[in-house]
Amino acid sequence: AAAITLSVPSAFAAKPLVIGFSQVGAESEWRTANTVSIKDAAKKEGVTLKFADAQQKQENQVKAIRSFIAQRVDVIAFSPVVESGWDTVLLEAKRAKIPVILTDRAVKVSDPSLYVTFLGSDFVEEGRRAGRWLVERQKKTPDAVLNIVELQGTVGSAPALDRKNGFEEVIAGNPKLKVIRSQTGDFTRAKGKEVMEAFLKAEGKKINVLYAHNDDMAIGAIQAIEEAGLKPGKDILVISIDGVKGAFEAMIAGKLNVTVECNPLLGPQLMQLAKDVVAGKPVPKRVVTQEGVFPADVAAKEFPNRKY
Ligand code: GYE
Repeated sequence: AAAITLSVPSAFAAKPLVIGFSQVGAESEWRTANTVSIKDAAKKEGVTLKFADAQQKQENQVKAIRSFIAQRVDVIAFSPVVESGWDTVLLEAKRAKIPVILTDRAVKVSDPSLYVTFLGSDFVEEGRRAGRWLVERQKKTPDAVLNIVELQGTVGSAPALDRKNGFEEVIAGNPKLKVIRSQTGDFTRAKGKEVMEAFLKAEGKKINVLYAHNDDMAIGAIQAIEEAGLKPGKDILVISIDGVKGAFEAMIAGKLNVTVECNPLLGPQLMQLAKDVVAGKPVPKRVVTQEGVFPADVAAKEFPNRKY
């Protein structure tokens, strides 16, 4: 029998959803896992993803967003490298009637209608969780003053500002916990190592605790501590955030004391939000991801369950 082919006129065929996504860069293990999650989810959902890597530069993100507007994508999604300076370009997207979804990092804008929703972690709470771990740990040596050095994330980024504030809020009432140095390591291993070397040069054995805003900087700093002849995890307690595989390996090796989880696997939720927005369904203005805290003594048991 002859096969009958039914051709659907193109105007009636379901057009794939087109999302323009501007990523921060490839600065950390967290970011790489986030990129893979978004690309995989787009593929799985049949979404056409236009992906642009901004290499940690806001100007590149602004350019990418303008190009997505010119291409008339259905949805613009992006993870803003810094919090401020977005009003103009987001107004351009709004005027072009292209909905904007923030993923991972927040923005500070005068008009909240410049974006539809923000999907990501509560960074202030992550900072508090890091602080609470230290407050508990300090109870083991109640008389000792613990001098803390802090490696901040990218200057002006939501996770750096919030993780600093959350941590400070929790340790504020404790006179035995003192931040003696605080500087940015831009969320990278190389910078984390470099800045930790400078901290060690300046403060030496006075340093009791390192609080790093992400695992990669902590891993870089661990190297610097070892090269200075000290034992990370023992001579200097190391606290960080993200919960990437490298952090679990460092905990199993006894070099990192705790990591506060920050989930980068936002792809599936982002695709769902984009579909809902385009379908005109109401979406919440804020979607917070679920996360835990992993101290070193559970690292070996948890390691096989880690997905990033
Ligand atoms: O913690 C860090 C990355 O914005 C939550 O960015 C993200 C942060 C993450 O470079 O590793």
